[in-house]
Amino acid sequence: MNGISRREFVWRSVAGTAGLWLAGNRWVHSGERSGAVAPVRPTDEDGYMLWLRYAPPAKQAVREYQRRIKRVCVAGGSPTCRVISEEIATALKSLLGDAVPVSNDGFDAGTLLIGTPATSAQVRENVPAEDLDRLGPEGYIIRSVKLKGGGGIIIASSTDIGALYGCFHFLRLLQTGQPIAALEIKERPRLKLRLMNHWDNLDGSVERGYAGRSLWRWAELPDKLGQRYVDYARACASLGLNGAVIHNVNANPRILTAEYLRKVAALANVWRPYGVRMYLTANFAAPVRIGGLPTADPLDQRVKDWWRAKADEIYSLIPDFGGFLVKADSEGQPGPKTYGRSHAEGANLLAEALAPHGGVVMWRAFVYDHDVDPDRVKRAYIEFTRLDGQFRANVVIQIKNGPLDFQPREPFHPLFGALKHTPVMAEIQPTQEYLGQAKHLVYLGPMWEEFLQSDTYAKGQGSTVAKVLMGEVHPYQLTGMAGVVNPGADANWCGHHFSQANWYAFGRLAWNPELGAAQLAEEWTRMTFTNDPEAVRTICRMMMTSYETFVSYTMPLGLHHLIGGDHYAPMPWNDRAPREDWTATYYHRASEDGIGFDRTRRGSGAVDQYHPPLCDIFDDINRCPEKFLLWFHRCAWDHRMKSGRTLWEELCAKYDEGVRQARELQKTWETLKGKIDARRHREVAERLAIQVADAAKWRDQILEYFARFSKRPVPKPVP
Ligand code: BDP
Repeated sequence: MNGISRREFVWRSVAGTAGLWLAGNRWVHSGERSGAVAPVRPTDEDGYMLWLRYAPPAKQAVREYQRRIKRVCVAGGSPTCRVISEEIATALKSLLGDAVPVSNDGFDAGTLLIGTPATSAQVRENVPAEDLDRLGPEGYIIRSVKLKGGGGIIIASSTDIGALYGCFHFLRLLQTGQPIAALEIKERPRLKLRLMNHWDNLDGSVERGYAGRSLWRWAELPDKLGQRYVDYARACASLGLNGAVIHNVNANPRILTAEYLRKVAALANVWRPYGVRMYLTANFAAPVRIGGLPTADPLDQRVKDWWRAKADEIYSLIPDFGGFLVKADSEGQPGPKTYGRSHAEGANLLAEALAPHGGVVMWRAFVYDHDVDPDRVKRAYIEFTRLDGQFRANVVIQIKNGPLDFQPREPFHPLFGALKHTPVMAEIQPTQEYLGQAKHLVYLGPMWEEFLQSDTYAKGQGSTVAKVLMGEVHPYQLTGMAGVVNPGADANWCGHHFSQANWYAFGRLAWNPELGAAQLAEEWTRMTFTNDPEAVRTICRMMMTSYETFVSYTMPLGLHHLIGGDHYAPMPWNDRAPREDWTATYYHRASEDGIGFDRTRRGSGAVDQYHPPLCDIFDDINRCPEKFLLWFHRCAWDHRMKSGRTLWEELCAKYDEGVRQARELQKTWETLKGKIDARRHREVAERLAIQVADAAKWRDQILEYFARFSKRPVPKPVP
């Protein structure tokens, strides 16, 4: 950490809050400063602390906390309890300005008690075990209790990990300045598997990673373990994330060799106290590539034995190993189809090997074989609905939010709600591969809210994707959400300071997919930047508009895949790629007659993969939401839009609006100068300049290109 101690770093970092002044070794609010103390600007931060800076909130809030929290008791001596003690001690010292004693017994007025019924008699007395059991092993209760001489606060769970989650929840309340006088909070995760998915390679590169090299230093492992691995686990646990797949889905089978498993086990050991379990990607051809077998046929006994032995070996090193994530028969990755077997037969092979140990297989639905259907977005649905019910109980199908590939805007994947007997989990992508990468400020909360709140109508109205994921539409035993995440070796983890918000929102949504994007933006802003109410409002407004802004200047009205191989810059003319469905022209189909992919019943018929009434709504050009218009319809350039404009005019207006809004983001950010530290302000400003320039490029290049077909003039852009 640039030669400064971790403690000092925490101290320096808390200065980032406006209204704080340095007085000797402690931070005081501006109102308290004496004439002798020189004012300081918010101290520069590099973003390493993420949302765990523990900067003091408003003065009144701090006073209340000081009154109510005089000491902390963490009952129990497990490694997780030690983690809780350390976190709470660091956090309270930073938030309240003075160290608060932390011990492992005692409960009187002014105590914050953290424990389980097994470790604390006071927990047993004050929080009925049945209440905790109802919340499951990862749930918790935070409760204010009356004691002689004042009040106390209990954070209770049936497990230490649940208590750790409760502790982070409590710290979030303090960081965001919430009242803590009468707490009665009951929480439990709505999804079981809440997993970071890293696309990191063994050579240290990261596929679609935009924040530097991989976090995992393979050459140094297993001997050298740094603080960063710990801080990674803290960040995950603070959101309730309970696992990580640390290797690319385009999997190098070497990750499963004894040499690498030892390295992986060392990481798993660091993360265990934080409840972050280890998962790996499995290359389906591993029995051939590293096992020396002549085949990887899932029905071959030698192959079954090989995977069983491999699973046993993994569990001997990592007893709580979570399981495998598999990309099979997709984009050149090997799979069961090589041997004439189905995805179910492939997944079951691995599932049977893991089952004795309690592991799961997450089998990705990101498959699109041309022979299945000419329309790429229809293929996965066809493949997997055919196999519903044929998967072992410990298999879950991992499905990207949309049926194509993380485009700025897609309708939800029709497989959500369609599989009645096979559990599904969602895969979303905080890493912003198609959403400006680490250069554009794009908060994805609103995009995910739109996805999760989409009604699938799988069992009538109200069968939202969120409810499907929670197993409330079809009774799934396995539930989950995965995020293809962005952290890398960059100082601020995510490349763009605001990309941290996407990690944050993903983690919180994995805990509860019904949380609102606006709430998450506010939590994150308060913890990451400032509690200054005006600045919070401004930053949240920027965040909440940024997604729609990005869609407008890149791919509005249902346009998609207007890019080349970098998935960043506009390339609508892209008509050459190894596969037709990797080009842009395959998707927009622009000609003199019009533009758009006809997925209606007169076209590819993709609309009929959705339940009624959605299929009929999407099929009807007058009822289809305009945000999906060119996804489902091929429209004439003069098609009349709801605004009264023609399609061409509307497209031009959208792109222009996007550019104007991007400029607005930049201007608004300028008003925050001095409200947050100069370094982060400058770094964001630099990226906003790129964003504004890129937005104009998108507008100009796309409109100029489509004008060749529309034969209509491009209105003069707003300068
Ligand atoms: C696409 C990425 C590619 C991934 C693939 C996947 O461009 O790098 O390998 O998805 O999800 O979005 O497997």
